[in-house]
Formats: sequence, C-alpha cells, structure tokens
Amino acid sequence: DISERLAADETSRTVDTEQNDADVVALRDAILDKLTYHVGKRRAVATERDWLIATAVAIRDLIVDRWVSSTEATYQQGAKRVYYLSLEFLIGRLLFDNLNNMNMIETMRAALAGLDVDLDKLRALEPDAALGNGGLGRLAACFMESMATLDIPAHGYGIRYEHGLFRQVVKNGWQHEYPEDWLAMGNPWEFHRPEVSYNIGFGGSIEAVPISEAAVRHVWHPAETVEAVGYDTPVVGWRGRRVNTLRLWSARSADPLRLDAFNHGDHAGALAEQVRAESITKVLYPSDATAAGQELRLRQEYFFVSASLQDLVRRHIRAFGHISSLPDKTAIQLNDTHPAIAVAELMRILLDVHQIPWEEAWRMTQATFSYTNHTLLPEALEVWPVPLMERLLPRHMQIIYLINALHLGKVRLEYPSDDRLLSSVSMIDEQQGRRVRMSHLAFLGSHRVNGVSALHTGLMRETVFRDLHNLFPERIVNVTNGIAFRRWLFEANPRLTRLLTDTVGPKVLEDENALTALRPLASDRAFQKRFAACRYVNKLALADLIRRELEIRVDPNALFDVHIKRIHEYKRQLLNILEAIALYNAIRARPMDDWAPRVKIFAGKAAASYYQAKLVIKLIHDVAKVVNNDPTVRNILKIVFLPNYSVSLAEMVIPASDVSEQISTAGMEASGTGNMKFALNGALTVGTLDGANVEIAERVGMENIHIFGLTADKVAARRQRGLDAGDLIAASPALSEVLDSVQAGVFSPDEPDRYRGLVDSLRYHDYFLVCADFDHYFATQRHIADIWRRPEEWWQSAILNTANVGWFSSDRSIRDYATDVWDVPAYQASA
Ligand code: GL9
Repeated sequence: DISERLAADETSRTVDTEQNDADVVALRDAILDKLTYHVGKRRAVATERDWLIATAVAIRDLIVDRWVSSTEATYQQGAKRVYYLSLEFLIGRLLFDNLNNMNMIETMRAALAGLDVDLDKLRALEPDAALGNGGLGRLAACFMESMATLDIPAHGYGIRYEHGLFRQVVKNGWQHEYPEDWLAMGNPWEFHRPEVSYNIGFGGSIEAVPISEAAVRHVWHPAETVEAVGYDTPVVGWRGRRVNTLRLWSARSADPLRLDAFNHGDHAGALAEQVRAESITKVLYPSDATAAGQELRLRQEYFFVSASLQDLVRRHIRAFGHISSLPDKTAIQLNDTHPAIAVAELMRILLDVHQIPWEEAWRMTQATFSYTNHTLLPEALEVWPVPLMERLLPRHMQIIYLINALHLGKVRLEYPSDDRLLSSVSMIDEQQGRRVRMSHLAFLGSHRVNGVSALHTGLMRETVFRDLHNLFPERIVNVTNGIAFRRWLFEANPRLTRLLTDTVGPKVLEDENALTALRPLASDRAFQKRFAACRYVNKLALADLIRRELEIRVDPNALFDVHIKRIHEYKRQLLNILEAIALYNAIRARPMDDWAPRVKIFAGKAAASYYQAKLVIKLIHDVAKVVNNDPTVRNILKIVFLPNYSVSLAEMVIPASDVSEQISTAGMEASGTGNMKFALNGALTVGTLDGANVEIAERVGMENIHIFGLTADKVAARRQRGLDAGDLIAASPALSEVLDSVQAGVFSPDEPDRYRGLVDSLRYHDYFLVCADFDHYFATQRHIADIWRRPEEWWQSAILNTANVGWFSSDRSIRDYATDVWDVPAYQASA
C-alpha cells in the first residue's frame, strides 16, 4: 500500500514548470546518440548504468554551451574572479541538481519514459561524490552553487580524491570502515584536462643568486616533483544563469615508470615513485574537527594550493597582462586553515618568480586573501612542526620566518616587553616543540577573517583570536552560513515545494525572502493539512527505507525525532540516547499513560580512530535492541540507526523529520547547517543556544523553537568550577537511574562492563556538560510531546519555521561575502 500511495502522489514530485513535446523528442534523440557514440552500446544491451552515463552526458552537453558563454563573458568584461580553495567539497549526487537547475526534470522524465527508462532509478544509481567529511565540505558545495546562481565568476579548487569519505558498515552495533569507490563506474560530469598540469615541488634546497649589489633572488631546487593534473566539473546556477568551474587536482608522477628497474625484474621498485606521487590524492582524511597531523596531509595541502595558485596566476596574466593587478581582479577565499600555506606560496610566486619587492608582495597578498574559520576546538587548529615544514617546504619556511619577524617587530614597537602578547600573536608556537600556527598565517595574510555565525564570530574575537583581534580590530567579520535551497528544499522535498509554489507563487523559487508570504497561512487549518500531508508522504517513504534497511517497522504517524550529523562528543548524541533511556524507564513505569509515539532516528559517521564516538554508536544499537523488543513499550518508542550517512540520505530523511536535534554543548558548534535544512523543511528544533541556532531562534521566534541548556558563558563558568557531576546526578533521580542501568550492563548483558568507563567519565569528568543539561533536555522533550498532541499548534509552528528561515539561504551568505569580503557584484533577484 505504501508504493500505491507514493504512486498516487506522483504528480506532486517535481517543481519545473513547462515541458514541450519538441524538447522531449530532442532530448530523447540526444540520449540515444550518447548511448551509441559515447557509451558505445546498442539499446538492446544497455544496462541502467549505461543509461545513466548517456543521460548525464546529454545533460552535460547542454551545460557546456552555457559554460562556454559564461567563461567568455567573464574574459570580455575583465571581471574580478573569486577562487574558493577548499580541501573538501561534499557534493553528493549531481543528476537531479543539474536537471533541476536547468529546469529539465520533467522533460527528462518524459524523454526517458519514451525509452522505457525510469529517471528515479537512474537517480538512485549515481554514487555520491563524498569529497568531504561534513558541514565544512557541504558548505563549500552549497557556496559553489550559490556563486553560479548569483552570477559571480568563481572557481572552486580542491582535490580529486580517488576515494572519498569511507563507507560505514555497522556489524553487531560497531562501526567498521570500508573504502569508498565513487569513480568505479566513471564520472560522467567531469572533464579530464591532461593539458592543464603543473609541477609541484617538495623538499630540496634554496640557492641565493645575487641580482644586484643589495639584492638576491631565491631559487628553490626541490628534491622531488609531482605533477598536478586538472579535472573540471561544471557547476550550474539556478536556471542555468551561469556555469562556473570546480577544478579538482589529481597527482601524477613526473616519471611514471622506471623502465630499467622493470626490465631487471624489479616490478614493484619500478613503480615505487608513481605510487608515492599518486598517494597524495588517493584518499580523503576522514578526521572531523581534529587536525590530521600527518606529513601526507601537509603534502595534500601544499599540492592543491600550489597547483591552484599557479593556475590562477597564469589565468590572470593571460587576461590582464601583468601580475600587479592581481588583487583588483582576484579574491581568494581560504576555507579553514587547510589551504593556509597559500599565503606563503603566493608570496613565493610574487617574490621569486615575478621579482616583486617584499612590501608590495605582502600588500598584494593581504589584499587578495581572506580566511574563514570553521571551528574553535583546540584539537582542530592546525599546527605543523617546524622541522617538518623546513624539510618539506624550505623556501616557504624562510618566508614564514620573515613575515613573522616583521609582524613581531611592529608589535614590539607598540607593546615593548609584553612577552605574553608576543608569544600569543607569533606564528610560531613554542609551547611543546616549535610549531607553525596555520591559523595565524591565514589571519595575518588576509584582509578579512570571518566566523560562520554571530555567536562563533564573537567567540573568535574573545578567545582564540583575542590578541590578534586587538591588533587588527577591523579584520574579523561575521558571515553566517547558509544552505542551497535548490538542493535542500526544491530537490529534497518536491511535495512541499509544489505546495509553496501553489500558494505563494513561482517567485519562491527565485527569491528566498518570498517564503515570508506563508506567515498568514500558518494558522489556516486547510493549509496546515496540506503541509502535514506532504510530511506524511515523506515519512511513508522513510518508513519504507527503514524497513528495507533494518527490518524495523516504524509508524509513520509517530513523531520522527532526528539526530543526523558526524558522531562527536560535543554534538552529544550521548545526551540524546540517555534521554531515550529515561523515556523508556518512564514508559515502563506508567505504561498506561497517553504517550505520544516517537521514533528516534540517528545517522552519522565517527572518525575511524575516535573510540568514544564509536562507543556511542554501539550504545545506540544496544539500547535500540532492548527498547525495540520490549513488549511493554508497544511501539511507543522506537530507536533506529541508519548506516552510512551521506548527502543523499540526508535529502531523504530531513523532509520526513518532525523534530531536529541540534543539541551541542553551547559554544562548541561553530554554526551548524543541518539545523537550517530541518527548519526550512518545517521541523521543530530542540537545541541549545549554540552556533546558528541562536539566529534561527531570533528569526522563528522563541515560541517556535525549543531551546534548553546552559548558554556558552554558563558552560565556560561551569567548566571553571570543575567537571565533577556528582552533585547534579544526585539531584536528578531520572539521570541517576539511567546512568546506574547503563553502568550495570542492563543494555550490554554480553559485556556488562562495556560502558563503565563512559559512565565514569560522565560522573567525574563531564567536559561536554551532558549531566548539567540532562533534566532541562528531558523536560523540553516532554513539552515537545505535548505540542505534538495539539496538531493545530504543531503545524502552525512548523509552517512558521519554513516561513521565517529564508535568510539562511546560501545566496544570502554569498551576497554577504561579495560585499563585505570580496568586493564583487552579485545578482539580485528582487532588485
Ligand atoms: C564545521 C563546524 O563544526 C560547523 O559547525 C559548521 O557549520 C561547518 C561549516 O562552517 O564547519 N567546522 C568543521 O571543522 N566541521 C564543520 O562541520 N567539520 C566537518 O566538516 C567534518
């Protein structure tokens, strides 16, 4: 019956407006042409994969026409270009993204139907491009789309990892990691550019060549050279307005094979150099909000930065004839500190290649770069040991020393003998061995530095960058994150999108502020019912997925309470599962009460080496096993962990969610962007006053968001007093019962001590304030359940969430960058 209901809903699936027969026929012919001449197959023997490739390449042809015209226009106008340097682009699938932005979904559906091919099957076949870990990488992907939509000439630069984020398999409740293989069946969206290649040097020595009485020129003789080769993926803006480029670099050995060794029978030795070179772009580091720290990571960073800077400098000189106008025509955004070595690399290019004097080179560098900070977690701030940097990048280290000496010289003039200040603002951290602070390098080399939410930017000024902020009080600005509505509303939730276009008009597709027109409808019962019906159909589809994946049956009428994101202690999945246990205890104590049925849904990956996070995944599974099989609970509570979280899974889950869990320890989540995706789709947030939750609360109103817990300043104060939670636990019978049962092995009878250490750390060293926030969280969840029982109130609140979060469009974020950081014009829909 589920598939029947979904089929009956067929008509409300997509958002594009027109489709005419001539377009359908032309598209069908184009696909058949690609099947024959690109894939090399006859229709009779074509597999679904063949159809996917033929379809993608047919769309790509249409994209290329716009791509060429966008690029030509930029050259002709001599426009300023934006370069977004990021070690991560978490793109996900592109088939529907491109179709949707090209306004072609229905035309394509019809064209394929004429060939007996189902577009939705092809959609599911495409692998996710998972070239990122989480929010930071996904933000880069949303920003690329918004820059194209706002007609900003922009290039993304990053690494074409052969293997993206690992595939998560859960066995007996434990996470296992397997390599991911997104390129296994080829990538129909990209263009290999073997002619776009640069030499990247590592190691070696520096020669100082005298060029006059007073000056020397530094020549770097690298010990090792690796080639970077470009792969271009077109990035389509809304309605194909503009098509930009994502250029990802792949490493190639300068010498592919030592033929002499091979001929002597040393086959492995003959390939050794190739293996070493190509290892640079083999795999994405799966660390999340922790610095990876290994030499290979630094090689990845320098590799892609050097290739990108050589490429953009070459493009600039070709377009404008001379390097000196670079800052007027180029804005380079550093996405976190991962590409911070770019500051030293651009200085090297200006000084050593173009012979620009130091002061001028430094002025140009600062005017060109800006830097976004994405986290204040101390373990995530990159610091590289000086000996490693000296060995791998000797010329860059010289430049860094000189930047630092000049910087400290100025500080010393202003604040003589303030040693604390000097060591705090120095690029070299002398605490434990000498290490280069990449955040300081990025800060000093930029004209603007930004945080990603108002709260986070404030904390940057007060904590990690306090002293630098006092020296450069204008430099730090805020740009609150945003999300691409095209992907996270129009594609992910076509039913709701159709409802919005029916009621507000097609302008909601063009202008995020048009959502405010929904406000007066929030209390309209008929509209509420239609809004709720969209959610219900989405929930049917999710319930079906849960049944297929996990063989668990969930009631689509239950409240879907969803916590999906990387598994991390500060994100507090542990608080959520402890609350679930408390609820379970309460249900068993009063089974005949009128409980609102609830499904707790979790998904997320833990870094492979993050034991505590993996233990939380195991605990969720252990608790689920007990709760889901307890007959006294009678489906009032179900707990589900969906494995292998991805962009595509998020697109499926978010539109089916009633409650959005955003419960990080206040002060620790820089922004969050999942929070925005849920609110846009009408879920009610249960959350702390952290990251962008603060700004969501300001916009939806405190009555439409469920805030609990310590605020960031209270968290800091509480930590000052110590982390022992004994007093708090003693004061909370519910929490005491929960902790005692977990510690006693009630959920782990096969290994009663499994969670002893975890509970002990909550009792005696509760750094993430799980105990401090527990009672308030539990009470807030019960309050949410009360509202759930009053549908008119619930749906009014849900609609007001959708109506009031237009501001969190990544188009707004990108307009902010365009004016406050890059100084480039941006398209204005309503202007
Ligand atoms: C992050 C922050 O933790 C998030 O709060 C923020 O929304 C995003 C984007 O600004 O950046 N910083 C960070 O290192 N990650 C983030 O998600 N981690 C990952 O991307 C895995």
